[in-house]
Amino acid sequence: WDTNIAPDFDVLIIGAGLSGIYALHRMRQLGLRARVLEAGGAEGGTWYWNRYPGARFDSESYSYQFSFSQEILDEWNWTEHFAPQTETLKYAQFVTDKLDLRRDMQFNTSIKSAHWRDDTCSWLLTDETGDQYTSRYLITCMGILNQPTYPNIPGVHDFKGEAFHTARWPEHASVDGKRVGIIGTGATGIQTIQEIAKTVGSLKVFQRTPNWTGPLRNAPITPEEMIEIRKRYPEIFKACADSHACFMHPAEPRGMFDISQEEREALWEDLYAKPGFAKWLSNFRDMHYDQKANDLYSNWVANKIRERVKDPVVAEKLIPKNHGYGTRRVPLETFYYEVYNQDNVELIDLNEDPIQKITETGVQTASRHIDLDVLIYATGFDAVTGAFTAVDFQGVGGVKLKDVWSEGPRTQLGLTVHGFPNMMMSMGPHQMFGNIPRSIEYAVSWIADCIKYCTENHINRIEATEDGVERWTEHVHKCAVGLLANDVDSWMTGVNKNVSHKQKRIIARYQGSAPGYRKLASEVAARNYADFNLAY
Ligand code: NA7
Repeated sequence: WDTNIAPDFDVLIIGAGLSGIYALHRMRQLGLRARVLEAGGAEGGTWYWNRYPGARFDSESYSYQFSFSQEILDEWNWTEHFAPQTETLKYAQFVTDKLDLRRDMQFNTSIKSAHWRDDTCSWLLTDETGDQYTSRYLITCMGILNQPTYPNIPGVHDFKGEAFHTARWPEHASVDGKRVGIIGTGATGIQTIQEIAKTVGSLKVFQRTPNWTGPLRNAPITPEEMIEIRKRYPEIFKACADSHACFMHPAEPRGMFDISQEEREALWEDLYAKPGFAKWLSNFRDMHYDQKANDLYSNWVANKIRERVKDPVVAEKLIPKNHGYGTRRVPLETFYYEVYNQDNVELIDLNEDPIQKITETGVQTASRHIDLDVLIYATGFDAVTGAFTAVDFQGVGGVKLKDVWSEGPRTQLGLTVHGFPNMMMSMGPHQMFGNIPRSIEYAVSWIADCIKYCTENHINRIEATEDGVERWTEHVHKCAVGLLANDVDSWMTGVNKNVSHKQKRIIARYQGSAPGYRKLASEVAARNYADFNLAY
């Protein structure tokens, strides 16, 4: 190749969410010319796009922030234990300002293709207006849930009222006093339903699959409490670093059958009363792989739902029957079940009364027509790989990434792909996700160290090996064996029934432990990236 033809940038970064913000900061620290290209009108990523009412963290705010800058930790104050979207977006803006990153961020720039050019050893990116950008390195910071999907229901474009996906909530939209329908009861649907139920005229919830949930138990943080929480930051980050999926809720060390039913139930009551994911993650580990253990806890939670929903028929419909607790991402709720005790809220079970079509005025189910003013799609995302299919990624010899991954992702460490030199992924498939900002900090640091090493050692091209990809893919699949979550359809197993090529389950993410993941990835760095093809 001819490296005398210098690319426009050392590094291009796609996406200005938390990954992109941190990646730009790290590239600047290395003295590299970097630019972030972002489809949205500002930074924030997930927290820029998802503005639906009730959008907020399900993880404790202080465990879900950056830990890399003491100054930012000292200056930023959280006002709620589980911050709303508005506060998190402000946080992303605060960090961007503090690090003076915006001058190297280009917004309203939707990348349509990214092609590797072997002749000049660089990446060529093209946006939707046809503008082009070149760089030596490409860092994808696109998030795992950035492609909203709409239901594959006939007539979806026919509705003449207001209709929107939760991830594209219009700025001044109001549901107050209106006849509202919502399709989808995942984490997003649940947050939206419990919030809008306070002000709608009437609400019809179209539910295909109920989900296991648990109380969020959010509360404001007083300034005095913030001082105390700040003192605990090192302890909080250490707990996250030591835990299986980077959350601050350590798993119960005992097995579910090591103790009596009374002791188990006492622990569950205690966890149910605690804020956040404790009821899922501080539970017995065998719940995640032993069906009998899982059934015990699921039945216990089912009784909680029965206690909270007045109409026993509705309560039964809200209890999942085809998957166990925690085998899908557990949404957290605030008086979600009590919403169904309101006279103006109706749960429509699509298994009994399926939607036939969307009409100009509402929703036609098998048994009736429901007139609506507003129709909300809380129907999820083309998750994990969707961002990589939305852009035409082509590697060496014009090979398309979507073809390489047609049977499921194939990566080395979830960070790199064979045939796609100098491309590194923050939150790529087969990477550790869990508490995402914790994983982002690790992934971006790994990438920054790798680029630093290459730059200092005159390495122009670094590429995952075929063998390395084979071994990592095998390892990721091995880690997934026996986990009940992999026997269930969800975005985490790569299933989205609205997307034609996403009907089959895959292993989409790393399911070993986070400390284990970091150990393996750091060993590769310590071996000076000898596991990769390096060209000087
Ligand atoms: P999810 O968790 O993928 O949920 C999408 C919901 O939409 C789920 O209840 C789906 O039912 C439902 N859905 C999707 N398509 C249809 C059709 N065609 N008909 C009826 N119902 C449908 O997405 P979320 O946005 O809630 O959450 C994604 C993540 O964001 C979440 O886990 C957090 O990490 C943040 P299904 O279960 O497929 O039967």
